[in-house]
Order: sequence, then structure tokens, then C-alpha cells
Amino acid sequence: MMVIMQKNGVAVKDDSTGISYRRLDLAAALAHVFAATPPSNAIQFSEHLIAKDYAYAYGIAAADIDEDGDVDLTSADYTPHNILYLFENDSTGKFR
Ligand SMILES: [Ca+2]
Ligand SMILES: [Ca+2]
Repeated sequence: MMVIMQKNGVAVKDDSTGISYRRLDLAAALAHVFAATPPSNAIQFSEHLIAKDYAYAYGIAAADIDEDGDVDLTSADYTPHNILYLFENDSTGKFR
């Protein structure tokens, strides 16, 4: 996400506060992610099973929850479990 924002973000300055930030150019970001010939730094996705016996997921969120520099996942599933899960990234992209 950081790479996408750096390459496709549009610099914006709020004159009332003097704060500068980057706004995502969604069309440019989608073109970046789904490029026919991905750039060498393009984000790559592949499917991985990170939990079995998991019921229907209500959603999933990604953030560096333990602040160790990699992205962790959290999710909650439906009955019969009704559990909030934390999947900690082992820094190689595997979750436990
Ligand atoms: Ca982390
Ligand atoms: Ca980690």
C-alpha cells in the first residue's frame, strides 16, 4: 500500500492548516496493481490457507498490530465459534 501511495498518490496541501498529505489516485492505483506487465516492485498476491476449521468470516483487517514492522491480520468468524482472531505475521508472510 505504501508503494502504491508513493507512486500514485497526489500531493495535497490543506491551506487552512498547512498540513500536506497524499490522496490516493484510485484509477492510477488500480492500473498499477493490475498492470499487464507488473513493474518489478508491484504488489503480488497469492492464496494461502492461514486457518482451518474457520467458520464464515465477517471481515478481515490488516495492520501492524504488534508494531514489529510487518502486516498482521485480524478477523472474526461466525457461529459456532464467534471468535476474534489475530494472525501474527512471522515476517516471512506466514501467519500463526
Ligand atoms: Ca506485525
Ligand atoms: Ca511479525
